[in-house]
Amino acid sequence: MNSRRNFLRLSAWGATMASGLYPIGKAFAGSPGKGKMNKPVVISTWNHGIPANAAAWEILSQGGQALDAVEAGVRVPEGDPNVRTVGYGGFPDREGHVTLDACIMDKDSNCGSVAFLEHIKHPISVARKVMEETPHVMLVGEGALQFALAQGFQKEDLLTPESYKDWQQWLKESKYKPVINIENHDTIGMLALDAQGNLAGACTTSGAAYKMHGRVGDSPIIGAGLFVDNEVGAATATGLGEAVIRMVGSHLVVELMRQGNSPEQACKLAVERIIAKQKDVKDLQVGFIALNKQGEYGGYCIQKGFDYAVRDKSGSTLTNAKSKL
Ligand code: SD4
Repeated sequence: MNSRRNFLRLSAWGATMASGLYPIGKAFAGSPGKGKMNKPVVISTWNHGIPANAAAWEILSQGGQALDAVEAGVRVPEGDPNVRTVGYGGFPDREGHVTLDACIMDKDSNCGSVAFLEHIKHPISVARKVMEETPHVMLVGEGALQFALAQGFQKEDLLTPESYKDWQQWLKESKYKPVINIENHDTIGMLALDAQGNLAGACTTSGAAYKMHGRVGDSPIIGAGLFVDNEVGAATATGLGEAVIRMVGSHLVVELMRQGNSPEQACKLAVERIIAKQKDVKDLQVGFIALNKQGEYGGYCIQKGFDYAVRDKSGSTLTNAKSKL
């Protein structure tokens, strides 16, 4: 794990602890115990999941719906220019465009998605509008932008001076190398189980930094970056989207839970499936998190360094996912 990331993580924790905003609950093993339900609960990828979960928890703890909670939750990193991998301030593609991917899915298997969307700070809310206001699941590029504007979203410049500066620096070498576990691979995927026992999920990202113009990752693809089946559970992915798409990763995790695997075990088996199909995993990172109908949760990844945030009645935790390598 690189030291910058470590530093960012520690400072985030320092601020968290100092502010007292996100009390650290008892470590929860991911299982409420036989026959017991752990609800409501929200889980999300990476440490930017902590403030995102806090926003979701405000809704869940008052008996609100999982769908509203996941949308409100992921809007936090989307709007934060310091989160360089989601929404406003995200790393641009190699041509300097910030292009965003997002999707959302509810308890009735309704889903909405946008991909290759520019100029809109909260793609997750556009995805929700696609789900609720159109007969379609997915809108991309210029069409997605037109739809967003027609729905009243504001057109904005999402390339912050900092992202512009880093892009200019990158252009000097112009090498496209996927780098694991640094800020160019930190999608937020969020899963929630509400007090009524219903599941929903959301996933949103600026995608791989300096990707080819037009590239779409797994995050807006239902079944790959996110999948929810209200009878079984939900899963979401982070890491190199191409590897996740090939295995339809999140759908795979949910199906593995349907077969009786715990959330962590299902994530592990899906990671192993990805590894089995890959020639070289040295530089590959993929991580999954999953949540089932009982409120049990877990995560698993290829390389060390992926963590996930959980908020439930016992408090807020950040857990290092177990890894294959
Ligand atoms: C993508 N899966 O666009 C995303 C990137 C990511 O954590 O997950 N980052 O491939």
